[in-house]
Amino acid sequence: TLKAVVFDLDGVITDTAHLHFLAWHAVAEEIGITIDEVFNEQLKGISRMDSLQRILKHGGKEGTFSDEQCLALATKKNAFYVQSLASLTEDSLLPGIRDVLADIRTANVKIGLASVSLNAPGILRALGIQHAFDFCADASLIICSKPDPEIFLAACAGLNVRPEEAMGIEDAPAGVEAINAAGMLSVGIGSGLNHAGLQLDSTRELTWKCLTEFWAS
Ligand code: B16
Ligand code: MG
Repeated sequence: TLKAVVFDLDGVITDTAHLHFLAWHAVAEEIGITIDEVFNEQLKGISRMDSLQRILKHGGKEGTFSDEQCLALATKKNAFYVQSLASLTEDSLLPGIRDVLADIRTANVKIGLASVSLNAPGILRALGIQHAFDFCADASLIICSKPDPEIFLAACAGLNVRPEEAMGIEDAPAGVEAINAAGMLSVGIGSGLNHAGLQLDSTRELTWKCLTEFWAS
């Protein structure tokens, strides 16, 4: 039986991907690198420092900055990003999320969070849904970013369920891979997630009925 549903945050619960993009775009421009929304797809689910490395590589500047300079760039990006989070309210939940969280709770199935964002606790508070989760994996304790299964395994452990008893919901290719590698059933939101066990076009389709049918199939 299904015992837990583990959610990704950015792109599943709320759309902070665009805010991440704007912050990285500003920092990248300062060092002469231009990134666009297409490239930004590759940064979804990737940790802050790993994202910076991908941007440097994209701009042909891999290895040009010291560790200290990289940390300063990442800190600057985060300052821009945190500023932009002030625009988040309870209305920033993606369509259907409030209902599906309520329905999972009513069914007595546990709810977990597997976001690699160090800002996740603040974002959940801004959205007013911090109490909807039985356990949120602590991103600061995670060594390997998605597609490594570490954060999903940490969420299952914190919820006290086995991965085979849980499903994960993701919008990023790296995230879907992480769920699959954890041995959980995967639900992908959006296009291009061919490795997901169930692919949905948007969170609007993410209903409890749809999740239970997928689990039973
Ligand atoms: P932070 P998720 C991820 O969140 C984002 O998708 C990714 O773009 C970001 O770099 C990462 O969090 C780290 O975020 O800089 O706030 O620690 O998709 O795992 O919820
Ligand atoms: Mg995501």
